[in-house]
Amino acid sequence: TLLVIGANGQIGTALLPRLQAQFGMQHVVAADLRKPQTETGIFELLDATKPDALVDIVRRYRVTQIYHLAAILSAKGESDPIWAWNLNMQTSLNVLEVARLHGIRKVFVPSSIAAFGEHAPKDGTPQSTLLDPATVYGISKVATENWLLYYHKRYGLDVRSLRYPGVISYQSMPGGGTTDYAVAIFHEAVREQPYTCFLAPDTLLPMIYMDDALRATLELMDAPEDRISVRTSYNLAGMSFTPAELTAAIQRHFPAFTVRYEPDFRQVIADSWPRSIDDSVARHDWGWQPAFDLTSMTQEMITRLTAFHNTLIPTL
Ligand code: VAH
Repeated sequence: TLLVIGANGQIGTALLPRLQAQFGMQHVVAADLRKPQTETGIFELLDATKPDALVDIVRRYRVTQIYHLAAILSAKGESDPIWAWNLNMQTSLNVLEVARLHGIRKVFVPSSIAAFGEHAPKDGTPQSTLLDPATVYGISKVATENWLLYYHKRYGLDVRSLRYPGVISYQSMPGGGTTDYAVAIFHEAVREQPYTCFLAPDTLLPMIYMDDALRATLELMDAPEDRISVRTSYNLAGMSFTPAELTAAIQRHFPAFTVRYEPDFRQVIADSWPRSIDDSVARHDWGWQPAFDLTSMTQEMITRLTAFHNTLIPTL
């Protein structure tokens, strides 16, 4: 059985149906702090900061793989640093300890481009470089990467991880991230409303469309163990663009769409991150290859959200 912790989050919401399709409804357990609006398949309430609650689910469902997708993201974490650190680390360490003690075969814990800080090269950021993150979220991800490596070397745990860029998806509303502008902007565009962007128009950031992020995750998890050379976290790239470039791509579908730029505290976070990522190690080790670029991602997001918003309008 596979356990998805943080199943209601941005990644979890989109990954769950893929895992259910691949492994069968009865072999996937979704867990989160609160019940989702619509439950499809097995759902368990879980506070992953509580080890006993995690052990109980692992035992009851004979869990063999864990996807730990619960974390406080970059922007939200800055509002309460110690709370964010404790939640991100306690959950990750609980997952690693339970995995070690209960014979879990594989563990996926994502990292992020937020792990990079001001001393990492900004363009083509390499797999191995100094990590001096600017946010609590980034600090917790660097610590988590080092714990993943530790549990692999000391206990032989098959840990796997990806440094996700900003992930763009239609399946959930954005929450707490610095790259969330790239999701929120589409919701305003399809509602034919203007959007106020909290980053400056020339803020170049590494991004990835959710379909690519999910495929990378499943391809990494399916890769033979002897292909895995990175046990901290793999760099992963999809594309890089600025808010101005995204706006122009959207305006090809909605010519009247307008954006105002009002940078806030998230600009400082974004400026500490890479502008583009070198994912050549992932390409070499397990054949990573992105499929979506700015044009195809924009088309897909607008198609999906237009359908979604049209279903909403009659009920409004
Ligand atoms: C965030 N979407 O903005 C997340 C992610 C690289 C960005 O870590 O915090």
